[in-house]
Amino acid sequence: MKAHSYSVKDFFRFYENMLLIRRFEEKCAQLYRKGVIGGFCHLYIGQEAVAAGMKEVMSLDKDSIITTYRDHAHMLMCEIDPKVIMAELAGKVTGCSKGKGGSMHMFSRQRRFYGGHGIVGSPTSIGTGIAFSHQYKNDGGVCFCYFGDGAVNQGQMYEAFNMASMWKLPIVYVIENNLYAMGTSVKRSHANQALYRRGEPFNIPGKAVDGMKVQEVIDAGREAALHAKNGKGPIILEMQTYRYMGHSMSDPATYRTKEEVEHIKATRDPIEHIKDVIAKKQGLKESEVKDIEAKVNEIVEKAADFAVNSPIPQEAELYKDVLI
Ligand SMILES: Cc1ncc(C[n+]2csc(CCOP(=O)(O)OP(=O)(O)O)c2C)c(N)n1
Repeated sequence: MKAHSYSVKDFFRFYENMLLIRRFEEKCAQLYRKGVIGGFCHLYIGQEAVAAGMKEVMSLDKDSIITTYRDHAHMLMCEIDPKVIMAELAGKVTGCSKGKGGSMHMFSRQRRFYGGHGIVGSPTSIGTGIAFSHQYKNDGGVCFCYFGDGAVNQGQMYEAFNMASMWKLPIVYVIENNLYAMGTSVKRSHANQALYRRGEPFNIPGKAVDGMKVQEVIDAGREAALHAKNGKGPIILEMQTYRYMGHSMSDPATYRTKEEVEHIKATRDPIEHIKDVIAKKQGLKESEVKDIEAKVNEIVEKAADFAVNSPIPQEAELYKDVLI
């Protein structure tokens, strides 16, 4: 497929979206350290180009999305109010799950964001069901189903692949390969590290994508979405990315060296990359960067203030909407 050409205005939008994710996640880390956010909290810093790139190919009015516990960025890219996401993280009644879900259990039925799941691999089977629903209702939607490299050795994924391929379901499986599943590296745990080929026994095509370069994410995402929309069935995108933080806020990430992380930050950072692209195209001006930063900072600050100042849920809420 012919590569899409983007205007400088487009590049600025990609930059702004990626920066929003990064600043939002940095604020989460800050609020976590202050005790405003509790429980588990898994951040997306480093992986911004994947969520921001795929946002460009989604039809927000009909497609659906499902992911793991590393979910804040995907919610932001579904244009769910950052205030509501932050309030959920802080366990407040104004959050999208009324403060009962926290970071790992985000949900927005209105936006067809079907979680936020703590069970590794579960988006593969639930997402396949969602894709079946798109096909059954003939609503023209595609399910974008995200999961990590740690999920691809699971049986449920292969069962889901088989059904999705048999029934030609409209689903794009996006493997966010950030090289580690908690402390276990892909090198140590995957007999075949070409994760995009995991659908081959089921006739599901796949592609490896540089998940640190937003245009490459968008180009591959566009092609995959068309494939799924045109009745050709499932497709896999292996986004090769990296997470800068530990697995969760409580992980000091001693299983990899500081040098490794610093090297990726210095050579492959997705936000620096897009700034470079803009600079080469038109000469990025300091004032333009500052304007975007100010806009993003204001959104994040407002979200944090809203979360901090919202009330906690009443005791009577404890057993409502909760499945035991
Ligand atoms: C079925 C299941 N097994 C084990 C766990 C414990 N666990 C939580 S996260 C995780 C690693 C997942 O890594 P990956 O899928 O690569 O996603 P990432 O955290 O890198 O985004 C594991 C093993 C779990 N939540 N669910």
